[in-house]
Amino acid sequence: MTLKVGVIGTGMIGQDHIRRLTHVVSGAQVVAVADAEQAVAEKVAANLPGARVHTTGAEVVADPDVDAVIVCSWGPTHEEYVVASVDAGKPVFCEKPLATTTDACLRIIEAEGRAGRRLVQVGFMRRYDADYRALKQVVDSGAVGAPLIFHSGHRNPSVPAHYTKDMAIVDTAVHDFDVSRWLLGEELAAIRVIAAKPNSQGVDLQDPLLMIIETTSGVLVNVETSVNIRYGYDIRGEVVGESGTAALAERGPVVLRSAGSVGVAVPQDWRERFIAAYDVELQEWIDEVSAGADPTGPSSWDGYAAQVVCDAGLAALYGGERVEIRLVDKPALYT
Ligand code: NAD
Ligand code: ISE
Repeated sequence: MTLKVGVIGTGMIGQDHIRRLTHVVSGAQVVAVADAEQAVAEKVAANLPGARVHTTGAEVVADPDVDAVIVCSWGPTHEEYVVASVDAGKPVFCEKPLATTTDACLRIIEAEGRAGRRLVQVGFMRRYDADYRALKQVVDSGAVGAPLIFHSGHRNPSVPAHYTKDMAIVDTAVHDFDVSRWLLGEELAAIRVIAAKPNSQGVDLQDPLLMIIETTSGVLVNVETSVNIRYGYDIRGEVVGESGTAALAERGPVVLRSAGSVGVAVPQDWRERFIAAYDVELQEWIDEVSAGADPTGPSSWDGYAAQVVCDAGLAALYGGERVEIRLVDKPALYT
């Protein structure tokens, strides 16, 4: 069976996901699209034989030919489309963040509660990356002993003009918050945020930022966001355990020794670094929802928990204090 998908938001990642749904993964077809910029949606649909262009995201969700929805519009619009999809009983894959406030995330959780099943998956693609999966396997095997510290480096060469100071936390570090919870298998409990001397390319952004997070058991997570580092898109991760350390490897695929130095190429953006992870993420989602199963990837709870860390991170950034991360009780649907 082919899963008929409607895509809301045909900007950068919307187009990238449409490319992989159409040319890379199997079992899905994009049958409807919408974008606030109608002309953009029409241009994208021109390369998708038979796909309809709707005027609004709500029309994509309501389209009887759409089996499942992918939301790739701007964060503040996610709640409306995710709740509408859940209320319509349609599986929905929502790019991160799940929503931009914790209340909105909780309303999505309530909608799934009404539906009595999981219909939402959040686009935290690092969980599908082969290197992160290998790191988790090593940590879970006990090879480095109990984890004590996780260093998570998140470096972007540059960011778009509309990128604000808050986005280093809510748009960028949100990935590190999610991957820390997943890797360590526990919730995050408190956060401090310290701004370094600013990069001259991003003085208004207070870039780079250092976030020191405590997990519920007392492991320390140290997140560095550098979003104007120019040399490349570099994602670092190292777990320090009681008896050893385990780190994401340098990427390759070629190690070049030349002119007195040795080096590997660094990806230039998230599309390049996580290309295989996005493919696996969407293939697994298509396979699960086509089979009528609930998705097993990052859930609304994961989206909510990451958003609570974002809010605490913003409070810590502006207040300069250690801020506790307080979650509501976890509904049984997510245990
Ligand atoms: P973008 O600005 O390139 O594209 C967003 C598109 O959504 C735009 O074309 C815009 O016109 C459209 N849009 C906005 N409001 C809309 C609405 N109400 N209805 C329909 N369309 C609407 O942004 P992007 O970089 O593609 O990011 C989109 C989302 O994907 C964001 O939530 C972002 O955080 C997320 N994202 C995730 C990753 C990842 O690594 N997982 C990478 C990039 C972006
Ligand atoms: C972007 O929205 C992403 O999600 C990328 O993965 C992240 O590295 C980047 O900083 C964000 O702006």
